[in-house]
Amino acid sequence: MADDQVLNDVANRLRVLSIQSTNASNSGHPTTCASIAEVMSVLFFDEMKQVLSDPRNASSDRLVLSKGHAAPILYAAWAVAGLFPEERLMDLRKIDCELEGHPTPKLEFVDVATGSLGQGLSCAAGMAYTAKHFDKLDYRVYCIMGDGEAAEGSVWEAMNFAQHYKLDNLVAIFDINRLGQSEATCLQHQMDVYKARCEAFGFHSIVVDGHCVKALKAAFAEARATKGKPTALILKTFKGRGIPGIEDQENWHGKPLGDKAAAAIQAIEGKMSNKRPSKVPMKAPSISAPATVPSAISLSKPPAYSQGEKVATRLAYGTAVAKLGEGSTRVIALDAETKNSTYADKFKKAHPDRFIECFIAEQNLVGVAVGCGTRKRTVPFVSTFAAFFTRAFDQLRMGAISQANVKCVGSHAGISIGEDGPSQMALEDIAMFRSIPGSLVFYPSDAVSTERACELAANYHGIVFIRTSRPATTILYPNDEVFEPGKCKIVRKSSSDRALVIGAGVTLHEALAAAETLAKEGVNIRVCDIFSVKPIDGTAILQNAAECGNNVIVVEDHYEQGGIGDAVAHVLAQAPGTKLRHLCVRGIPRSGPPSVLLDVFGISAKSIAQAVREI
Ligand SMILES: Cc1ncc(C[n+]2csc(CCOP(=O)(O)OP(=O)(O)O)c2C)c(N)n1
Ligand SMILES: *[C@@H]1O[C@H](CO)[C@@H](O)[C@H](O)[C@H]1NC(C)=O
Ligand SMILES: *[C@@H]1O[C@H](CO)[C@@H](O)[C@H](O)[C@H]1NC(C)=O
Repeated sequence: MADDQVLNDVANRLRVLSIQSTNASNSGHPTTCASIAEVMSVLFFDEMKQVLSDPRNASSDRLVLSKGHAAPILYAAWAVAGLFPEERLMDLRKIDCELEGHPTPKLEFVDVATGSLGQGLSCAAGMAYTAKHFDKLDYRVYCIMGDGEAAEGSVWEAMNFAQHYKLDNLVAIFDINRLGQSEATCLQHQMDVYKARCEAFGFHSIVVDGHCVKALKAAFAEARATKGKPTALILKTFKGRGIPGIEDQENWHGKPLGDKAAAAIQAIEGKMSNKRPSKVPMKAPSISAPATVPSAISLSKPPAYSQGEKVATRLAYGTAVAKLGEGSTRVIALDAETKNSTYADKFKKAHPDRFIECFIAEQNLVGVAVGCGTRKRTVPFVSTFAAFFTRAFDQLRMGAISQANVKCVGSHAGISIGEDGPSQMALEDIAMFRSIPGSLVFYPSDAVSTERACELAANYHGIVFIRTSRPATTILYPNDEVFEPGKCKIVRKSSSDRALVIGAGVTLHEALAAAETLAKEGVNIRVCDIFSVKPIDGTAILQNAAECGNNVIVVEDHYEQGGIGDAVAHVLAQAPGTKLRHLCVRGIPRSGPPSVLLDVFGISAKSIAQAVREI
């Protein structure tokens, strides 16, 4: 146990280093760091269990700095702990230094990227759930948030999740420093209101003097002793604490101290009994070696459909993810109260211990999945209606920076859902998922390719989107057909094709129907199942377009921008002279029977045949 004087000295040392490093980068948030100096000191040198030689050790406690703009003090704490030399802190935010403005997992001591406020607690809750239910280890998870940040709704989605699952290994730390970026926070120092809110969300809630190491140690001990519910530590602090003339003052957010730094450091060091506090060893976890994600995950049984059978791709998702769960105990599934529509309930039935119901809170759904996937603990499959993933776009965007390993499966794609109408129809989801760096986007058209898409997703480290459909569609492929990322399938061809029609999901089946109609008129078309929207099979598209008189028609159940049409147009830019027609959903759709909607919005077999005739 480090004594309080040493912890106070370390806290002040962290303040000094935060001031110096932000001055060196001439940017950053020293006052944001100063308010959490004591809690960082106590966490690192009294509370958390860490393996310094192996910061991503599975057995260690987790710390999520949700208020990511306090990055300099996180870096300072690891330097003071001895992970790297303190001098390196002065390279903060430089182009060749991984100590970036906000934390990312390029750093071995960071699990999830933060800096978009309000997301860390969901990730932390995913880690805490994983500790309890999948790893069955006693590591604890700490998450530090700002008080301005606490206005984010996603924080309260995560609070609700954590209390529902009784995550007593999770500590939510609120740094109530009264100030935000441009003005004071709504609640300022109304500690009782924060306490009442946290209690209402089922947390054991403790208001603590956040600048008193003794009080902080006691609060962490109380959290550890609390069983059956998570703990909220609500720290009363001051922004810029310890910096004369700046502490608790407005207009100091995100500003290095510049020429005021020297006096500030002198004042802070004046309070230290030792300006270079002696090294305090971090506590070590008891080491166990739990299973990690295996290097290859397969469907326990191959797809088993008969030719001509009709099966919805959303149903095939349920079948596939349950089989992948047989293939590896590290495959988990999460859903947001749509499990009997997305068919994630088939996974729940097969593997009840590995299904997480996240209720109707899609930002938290994705954040929890990101957390569950950290340190290769699990491979999370996340499902909801494809439309509702748009609510979590920021979590997905941050997931890319976090190097997250999350498989998103969105059902109810497009107008083909029919009667429920436009609020339920995903028509911008492909655009969204295509834009995420490193993502894969699969749009399977039958149950066989859906099962294989899920298997490919499980074996790719990164964010994958699989778009499934509501209506039952005919099986197109033999059960042993091989699918690959970046490879399309030509499902109909002749030596006299007049156009290449590219579709996916319901529109592929419409294209095949159009091909039948046109064949009776003596016109042949080639039909391509794009399957992998990203990466797209540029080679096959260019070759087949050339073989079809340079006439290409893309037909998709998606809005005009950012979908398959744009992806194909990008490929065809390399083949000047190719004519591209784009059939897609233009304008806001409405309720109606699916087949009527496909006609009205111009993506049915009839519209495709007409487009070919016009060529
Ligand atoms: C989602 C989101 N919105 C806005 C910002 C910009 N921003 C960064 S810090 C900040 C103020 C945060 O205040 P608080 O949570 O109280 O943290 P403090 O710096 O006071 O510790 C804002 C608005 C952001 N990073 N993320
Ligand atoms: C955790 O650290 C211990 C001790 O260094 C080591 O034996 C163990 O292999 C590490 N575990 C993992 C998963 O890296
Ligand atoms: C989902 O389950 C509920 C409860 O069993 C049932 O009432 C509802 O009809 C189901 N919905 C779908 C889309 O199957």
